[in-house]
Amino acid sequence: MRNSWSQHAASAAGGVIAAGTALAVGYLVAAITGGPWPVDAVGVQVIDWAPGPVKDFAVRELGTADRPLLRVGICAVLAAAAALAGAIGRSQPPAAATGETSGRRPPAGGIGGRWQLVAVGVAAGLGLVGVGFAGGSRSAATGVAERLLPAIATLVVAVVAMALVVRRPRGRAEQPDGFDRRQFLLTVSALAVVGAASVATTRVVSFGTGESARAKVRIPRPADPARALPAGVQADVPGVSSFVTPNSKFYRVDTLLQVPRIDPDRWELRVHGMVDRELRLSFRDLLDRRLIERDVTLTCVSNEVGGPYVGNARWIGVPIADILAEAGVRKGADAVKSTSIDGLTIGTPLAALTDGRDALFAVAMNGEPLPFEHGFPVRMVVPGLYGYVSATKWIVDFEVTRFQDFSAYWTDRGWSAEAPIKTAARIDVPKGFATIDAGPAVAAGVAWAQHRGIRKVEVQVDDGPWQEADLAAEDTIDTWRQWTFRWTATPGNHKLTVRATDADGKTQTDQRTPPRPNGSSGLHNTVVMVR
Ligand SMILES: Nc1nc2c(c(=O)[nH]1)N[C@H]1C(S)=C(S)[C@@H](COP(=O)(O)O)O[C@H]1N2
Ligand SMILES: [Mo]
Repeated sequence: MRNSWSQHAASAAGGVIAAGTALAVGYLVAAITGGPWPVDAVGVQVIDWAPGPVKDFAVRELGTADRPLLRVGICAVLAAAAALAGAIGRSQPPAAATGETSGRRPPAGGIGGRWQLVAVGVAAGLGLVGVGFAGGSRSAATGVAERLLPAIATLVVAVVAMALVVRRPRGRAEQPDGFDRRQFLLTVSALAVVGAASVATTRVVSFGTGESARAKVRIPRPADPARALPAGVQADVPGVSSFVTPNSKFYRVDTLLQVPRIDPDRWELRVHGMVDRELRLSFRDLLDRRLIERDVTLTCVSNEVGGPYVGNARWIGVPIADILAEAGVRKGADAVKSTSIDGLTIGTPLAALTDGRDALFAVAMNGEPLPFEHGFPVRMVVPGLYGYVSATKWIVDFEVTRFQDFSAYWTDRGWSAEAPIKTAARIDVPKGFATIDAGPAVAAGVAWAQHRGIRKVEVQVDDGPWQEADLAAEDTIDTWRQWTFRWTATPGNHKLTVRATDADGKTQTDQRTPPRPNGSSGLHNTVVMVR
């Protein structure tokens, strides 16, 4: 008797549940070991392999939402394969037409049939792919065991679960189609329970390990605190960016699916390369050094004109120059190659770390230890350079070297090796296509030219003359600066355009360029409807 469509559907669902259980158990083992979940191991490879334009699109259109989507996409592919495997594994050709030669008919309770073996083989094959990617891709796990365990657990459970789903029934309960509905339902329910329990346990586990280690950290008072924010850094206009970006709203750019949760007691920074003395610094060593506190505005090179990838925070950290002085930089070095725990590399000009600006190994952000997403326990912060050439999160290795001797992660992907932040201005209010009333109106926003400072912001209404906006107070030349522009709105549609001039007297160019290879340029404008 042939399987009916509903039986095929049930079999397919069984395959999906087997795969889901395997991934759930793998997820739990990943949480316990700190190793990569196989889906994420594949995902990180996809990110590394993605051609530049695809990546640019993902950053531009999806932001950090690209990561959940990537996971969903990979899981969807796996689910499709597992559904097919389940349906094949439980398909039962009519006895007479069976492809299985008589005598090779699977034993009761067994899985010896050809299609059953195919199904289990598919599960094993996909599991092995996961193991391969987990072994090869970037991950926060350093030990071979912790790196591979989640994928191995997934593989084992996948094989066992798929075998259980497609196995022949024991004893007399066999139905004409060769299967036992009761046994099947019991099997898939049991698997579903195991999967759900694993996911539920993961929440407890990952909360227990990561959060408590971070919660125990006490950042000492900095020897050299930042001065209080000057009055008037915040433009008094509703809707303008908050001068200090709260950690929860701070933009985030990285290439990982699982945020590393590093135990600060086991963390170590290795300082080596073209130095007189190699250093190994523990988290405690850093906290015991001279700490300084500074306001620095970070910007991502991927930020489009008018885009959101810019944020300002108050950081506490050890001056990188102090560490370099202690290690003793050898002649000929012109760069530092820093590496994060997942193996991602960033190249920074040595000059930017030693020319007197406040480049930091930062340990705190806006009054708390770094959030996990922003590099806990230690990251770099360098005023004036885009994040991809300076702001290494989860840093573990710091090598003094020469640009000609290495190429960093993004340099390999078509971005410039060196990239100072370009002067830029953004209109926060009014929002694009807002409707406002005729009469006195106000526009406001932010402008930045880190480590040079903003001297002037101008606004143009339609094709009129450039008019100077009011600048809010300056905090430091390393932070953004807010501006306000008052004008008289007349009915109709109007275009507002903004441009900034840095403290060197250079006005930003109106030439539009895309972010690649070294940051977008061009002027932000917005259209308002005046009634
Ligand atoms: N380890 C690691 N550090 C990283 C990145 C990354 O992908 N991995 N991205 C860099 C980029 S491109 C930017 S713009 C900043 C962003 O820092 P944030 O996520 O804290 O805002 O971190 C930088 N440091
Ligand atoms: Mo970036």
